[in-house]
Amino acid sequence: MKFSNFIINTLKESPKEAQIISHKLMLRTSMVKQHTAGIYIWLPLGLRVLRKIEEIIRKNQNDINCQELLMPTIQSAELWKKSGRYDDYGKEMLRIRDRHEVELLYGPTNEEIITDFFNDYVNSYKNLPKYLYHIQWKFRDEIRPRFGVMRGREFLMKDAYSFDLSESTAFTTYKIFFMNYLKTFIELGLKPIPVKADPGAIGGNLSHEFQILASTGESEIAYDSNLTSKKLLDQTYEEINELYSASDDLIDKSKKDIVVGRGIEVGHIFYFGTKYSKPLGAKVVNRDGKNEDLYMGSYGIGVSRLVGAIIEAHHDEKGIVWPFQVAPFKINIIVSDELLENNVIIDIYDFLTDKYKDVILDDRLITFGKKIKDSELIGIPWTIIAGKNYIETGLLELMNRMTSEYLKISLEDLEKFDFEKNFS
Ligand code: 5CA
Repeated sequence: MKFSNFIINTLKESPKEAQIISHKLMLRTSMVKQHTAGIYIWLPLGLRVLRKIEEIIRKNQNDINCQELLMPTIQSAELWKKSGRYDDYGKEMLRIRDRHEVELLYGPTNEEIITDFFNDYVNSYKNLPKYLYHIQWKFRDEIRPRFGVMRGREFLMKDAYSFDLSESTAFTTYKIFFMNYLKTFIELGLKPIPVKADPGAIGGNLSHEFQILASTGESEIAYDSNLTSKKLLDQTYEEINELYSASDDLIDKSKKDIVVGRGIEVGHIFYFGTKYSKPLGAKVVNRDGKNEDLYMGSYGIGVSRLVGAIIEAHHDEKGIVWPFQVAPFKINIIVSDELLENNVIIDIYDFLTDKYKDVILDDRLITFGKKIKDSELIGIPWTIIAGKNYIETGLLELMNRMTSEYLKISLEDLEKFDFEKNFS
């Protein structure tokens, strides 16, 4: 990818509309542009990151035999009337009438549609448990869309739904998703804190949020400090849940020896048993040939919100510092104008592009200093610099965005260099 072919305008100053650092940096690097309140255009740079986050989530869902499907954004109001949520959802739901006066809505979540679909396709206990997910845009007419993609009206969610024969197997499923979520967020370069939560509009009696610490986070959270110091993946669901945690209204204000802070909710999981299967008549035949209601849970991840959350967790005074795995480009090659057509440089670019795919060559006719500043602002993990003295010395400079260290490196060593392993 050549920089000159890319649509990107970096801004020196933060636009006034942005209050928090992630929103400022997303606007300054032209990752997104607001189309209208809470609705965004994802520009090429932002979309690259969004897709990388999706891929990591997708891989982790597939690992627990959760199957991907794709449900529509526009849903029929009928099923929502059956579940009772058509009225409950209130003004947050965007209601639409088509030309035949049929009531439709832009889905804020998908419990109804998937329960109905599942009931048509799976009838026997022999086919349970089953897990399904999709990654699809949602719409919630939030009273106060703010902080950029953090609280949008249109936003991308990964939502998974589980179907079990009994309460006890449904709880086993819940624990599988719980641990899978911790692993997913850690792979995204985050330190998730699981907290016991209020199920809200989704319902049910068991629910956890996955929070990322940030002073600008919208949730108030309280937790045992062991939840941040211990390696969560080495523990069981039960061990983690022995430790105190709560969010917002569930917080016990009289409790001592806990940490109180603010967090960004990047995921939320729910066990709600037969809340949707009962009114929608979703049943399976059990071992004794009798019909039983399905036991269900749902598991959400805020995919577009994660872009902002990762920036909140990974930035410095120069700009974004992407974790390698979600970086829009892994390597940026900056060369002086006279080297732009140089065969050796073109070979390096081709070689690295083959190996790492996401490589960009900054061929814009602007100063070196500006190119380096942009590379730092965008947060590209590695910048290779071939200045005038490259021709004399044969050495390139390699800049690490995380440590700000510069390394002099020969062509031979560059070919052997592991950009992923060495990035820390
Ligand atoms: N059906 C369930 C789980 S699949 C559900 O809708 N859960 S939720 O309401 O908690 O949303 C799941 C995740 O979507 C949240 O944890 C949050 O990360 C993200 N999210 C919710 N509302 C917004 C919003 N307005 N803007 C951006 N992300 C949001």
